[in-house]
Amino acid sequence: MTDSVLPVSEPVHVGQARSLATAVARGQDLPDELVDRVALTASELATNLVKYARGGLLAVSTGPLGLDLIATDSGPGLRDVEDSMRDGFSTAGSMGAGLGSVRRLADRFDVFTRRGEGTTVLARWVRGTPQWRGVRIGSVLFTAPGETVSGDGWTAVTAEGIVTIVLTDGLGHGPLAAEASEAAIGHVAADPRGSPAALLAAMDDDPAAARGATVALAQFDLARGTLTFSGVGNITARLLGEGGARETLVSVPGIVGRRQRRGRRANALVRPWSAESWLIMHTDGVSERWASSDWPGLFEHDPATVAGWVLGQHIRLRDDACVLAIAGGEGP
Ligand SMILES: [Mn+2]
Repeated sequence: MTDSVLPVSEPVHVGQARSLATAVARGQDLPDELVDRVALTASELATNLVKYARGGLLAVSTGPLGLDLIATDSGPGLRDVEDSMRDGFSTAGSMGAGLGSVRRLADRFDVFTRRGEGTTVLARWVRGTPQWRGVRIGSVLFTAPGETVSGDGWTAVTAEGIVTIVLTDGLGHGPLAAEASEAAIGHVAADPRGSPAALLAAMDDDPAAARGATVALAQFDLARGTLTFSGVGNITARLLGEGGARETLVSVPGIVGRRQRRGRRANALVRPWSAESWLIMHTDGVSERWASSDWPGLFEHDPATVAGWVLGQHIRLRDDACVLAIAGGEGP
């Protein structure tokens, strides 16, 4: 996975952000003209983080919808989003500088801000069409300092009206943790319709997954309108249902891939899934000390904006970290 998150706090990081975004855009085979737009956007967003937010994170994410650049910070926030967008509006000395050009450069633009708490900006370049309807995914993946690969990972696969999403956290950091995550993800890719219980059993019995991982599986039956959740280990999963219903989906303790859970049953929580539903899942590189009620209006935004916001507000910065924000409905 080429996705990554770059901490941006010094001017030197602006060039790094630009290089990272350019490399990922080229890896996605975007035409040169779009690569230039992505690079310019990365510079604008990173410059804003340095100048006005006292630092933050720039995420480059590739998902089913295309390439996302997500700038997220816990800085002062924007005074007025619409004013910030207007050409000629004096944004000198404020976070809004450059956002008008970001909106013009991207296919899709979104911003969520709270005064005194922070700002998250999404710029997306759309590629292809969605493979399914009714499950929208935003993601951010951070690699622990000093490592070149993240031990956290995720994938989404579909078969016959079923969408299965897996989020994994390989034990420890670095290549061996990444290997453990990849082994778990491989089982989902190989059996996209497998029940969560069957998938977890296959991961448990995998001799290649020596190190083990914590795993959360969310399986969506789009015709029935249901979500089935199974989790092992400490991955946080919070569901927002119809009418503001909130629930933390609890995993069973343990680690998959080390045969330690033999004889222990996994949980399989079945819940309704509709156009109003959200499921937020993240690894323990992000603090779980948040509630969806903390941020009124957030869940009207793009899932990628939501994933970026949660990361920007609660990342621990010492561990790998992955946030998935999954929404029902078709989206804009
Ligand atoms: Mn972790």
